[in-house]
Amino acid sequence: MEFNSELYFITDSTPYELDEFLWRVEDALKGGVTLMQLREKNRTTKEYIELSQAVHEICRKYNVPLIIDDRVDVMLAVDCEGVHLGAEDMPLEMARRLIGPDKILGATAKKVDVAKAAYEAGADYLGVGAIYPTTTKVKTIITSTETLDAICQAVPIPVNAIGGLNASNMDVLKGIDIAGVCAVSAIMKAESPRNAAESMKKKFREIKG
Ligand code: TZP
Ligand code: MG
Repeated sequence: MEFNSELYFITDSTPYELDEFLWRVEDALKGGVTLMQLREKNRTTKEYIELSQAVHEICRKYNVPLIIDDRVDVMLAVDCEGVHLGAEDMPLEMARRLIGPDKILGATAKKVDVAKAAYEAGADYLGVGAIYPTTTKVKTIITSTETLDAICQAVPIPVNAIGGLNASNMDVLKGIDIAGVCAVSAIMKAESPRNAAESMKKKFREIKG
């Protein structure tokens, strides 16, 4: 499936009531988010499915693919556009077999060898980070911009930078062949998710020249 990962918004519903969460999701889409991920770590399967359905409905209005974090079963149940898997999730080859050739398979990679293996196992894109310290993901390590650059050169699939990124600190990514940037906090927690998304996209396009 075709997708554009220029501005990849990853959600975190934890601090919000459902209405506010969905409002924030839609506001970010109005600001130009090109790819969306629902990332829930403390939900029952039923809750994850219900939230996925609600977010998927909004994403469809804006023609933006929805990726589900961690859970192949939830993605298949909701029939959204893809799933994102890390080292502790289902192996990528198995996931590809279950989801078929047309769904988007995303993977996390912090090292060149992991990136190459993920590509060979069928990943459609990679998320690489954390570029900066982040409070969103516990126990995450920092990936240097040198490693990010090496990964971009090692695989032919889109690579997105992630971790502590916002519109004011993206200059370090200049000259690196990334396809896009990911953000949780910078958009999710912004007073205006729409403005935050707009300015991140504008800044990303500036650094890409
Ligand atoms: N993977 C590496 S860093 C990160 C994930 C999921 C969290 C990014 O969140 P934020 O709030 O944009 O720093
Ligand atoms: Mg995971």
